[in-house]
Amino acid sequence: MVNLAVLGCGGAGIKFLSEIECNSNIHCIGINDVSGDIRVSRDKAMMVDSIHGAMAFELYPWLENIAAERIVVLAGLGGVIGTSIAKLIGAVLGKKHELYGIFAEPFSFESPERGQRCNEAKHVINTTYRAVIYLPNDPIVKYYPNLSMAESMKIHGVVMRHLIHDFEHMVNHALQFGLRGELGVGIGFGVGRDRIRLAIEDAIDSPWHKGSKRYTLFSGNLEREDIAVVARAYDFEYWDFVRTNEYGEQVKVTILSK
Ligand SMILES: Nc1nc2c(ncn2[C@@H]2O[C@H](COP(=O)(O)OP(=O)(O)OP(=O)(O)O)[C@@H](O)[C@H]2O)c(=O)[nH]1
Ligand SMILES: [Mg+2]
Repeated sequence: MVNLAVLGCGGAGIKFLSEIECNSNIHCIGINDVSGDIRVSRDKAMMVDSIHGAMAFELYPWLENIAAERIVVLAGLGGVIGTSIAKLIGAVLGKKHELYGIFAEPFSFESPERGQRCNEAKHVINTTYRAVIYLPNDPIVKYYPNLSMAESMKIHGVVMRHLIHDFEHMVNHALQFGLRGELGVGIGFGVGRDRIRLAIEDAIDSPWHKGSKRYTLFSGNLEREDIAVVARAYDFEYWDFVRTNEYGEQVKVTILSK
């Protein structure tokens, strides 16, 4: 059995999934109407609200094949396919599996129906997923004024890639402390003499960091003692460290907040 299944749902979910480093422990599955490993028609997706109990497995038999103990769902909310499938997975698999979600929220300039579909879905998701991170699209325009719209929309995929990469470490530690429900996130990098502090400040500056710093993961080629000295100046509830060479001279900080 694979440890973790990452399900990219709808058009945006498929795009986000293409950013993830899939391997034998991270099983990536795309679910969409036009492309993806599992095809779900719009008509079938629109039926999810009226399907209950065992009926779901008859109408969506692929649900039975999702065997991983832990599941992360990626999607952009507001459309038909991704939003419906994210709700369906919550309702059907949320009790049996450890279910997590990372979702983009539509820009406020998109159609009002998109905003409404997103908000309705959030109610379902918040009651069926163990922990969930929403990444509204609106702030990226202000935060990354030098990027084109197309480029700034890719930031979500990058954030998701880092979260999935850190996921195993984070679930095994943070979520055991009862870190559940709606979480904020900030990811930052720092380089140079002051790299730990710079990485922390960069993460705190993220548009999706909110509330108090519940769980912070430092990654890089550094010493625990060096982090301890800098961390004293911040109100981290709990911080943790992974020694790795994969970021070269840089330090990476991932903060889950609530
Ligand atoms: N950040 C970001 N958001 C995206 C991207 N693509 C789509 N979205 C957002 O996700 C929402 C849902 O879009 P899609 O995923 O294309 O919709 P869908 O689930 O395929 O639904 P339908 O096509 O309507 O059946 C959009 O309203 C956008 O706000 C992307 O590349 N980056
Ligand atoms: Mg679509």
